[in-house]
Amino acid sequence: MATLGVIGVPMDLGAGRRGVDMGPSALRLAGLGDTLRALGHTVVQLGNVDVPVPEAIDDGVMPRYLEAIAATCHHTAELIRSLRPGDVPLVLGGDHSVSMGSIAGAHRGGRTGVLWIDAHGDLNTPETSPSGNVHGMPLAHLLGWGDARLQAIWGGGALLRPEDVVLLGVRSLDTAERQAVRDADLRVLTMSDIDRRGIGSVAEEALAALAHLDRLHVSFDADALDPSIAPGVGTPVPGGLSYREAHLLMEILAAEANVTSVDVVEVNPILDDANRSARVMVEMTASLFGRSVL
Ligand SMILES: [Mn+2]
Repeated sequence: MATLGVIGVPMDLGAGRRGVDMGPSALRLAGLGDTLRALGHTVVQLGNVDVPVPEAIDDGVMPRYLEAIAATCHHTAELIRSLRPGDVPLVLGGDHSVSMGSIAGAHRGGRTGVLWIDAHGDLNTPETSPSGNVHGMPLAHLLGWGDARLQAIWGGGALLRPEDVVLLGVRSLDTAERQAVRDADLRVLTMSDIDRRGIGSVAEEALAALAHLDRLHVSFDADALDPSIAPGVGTPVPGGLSYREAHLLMEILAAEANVTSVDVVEVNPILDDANRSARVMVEMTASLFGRSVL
């Protein structure tokens, strides 16, 4: 059993529309804390990181809100570092740019591996991004590409090596992201791979590729799920993980991987149907932390 440090980051500064700032409330309301406690874990509620509202900081900095996002991620990383070694940070987004803070905070020397579960690549830089929204850029910055002001969250440069990252569930990449995947030789397990080989085989490949690392961070963007089961997400894309596929992925991670930090991001209650998407993400989190049928 683990001690889980739950941190909310109610930030939507990196997103193109409002709403994912309510993600931490939606996940808590859906019973996240009690569900994890019922599995026998110790749950420490660390509250929310302070996040400025966009209307208060139209600072003219491009990409939009970059400095406020960097400051929020910096605070998130500091809060995670206040946990004891061995405690598992569970960060509730917020848009996916919060992961620059959660992974920076979880990294404690050595090599950190990341399983990035997402419909998108999040591999744009300010130069390549079609939208200019930072939530499409966090993984690029963690790999050392893009804007030095965001890389300053972890002290500059690359925090992750390309061979220590696996993307899973991808079905929408921009042209420059495809090129970045080829250039960096990133392992991207797409929905086509899952359709052809099954989620079990794809999950095993992901875990084998990440087995050599000192710790493993799972970054779960709710938009990896199919919109039919999770309509309330930042950027819905058809053709995502089914309920059973996502559950099996979580069960395989719980059984076979040593997951040392997690974030659950991009739940958007404004687009949701009576908090259904947050409830699904709580169930996924429960499976990731060991709930099983037997
Ligand atoms: Mn994402």
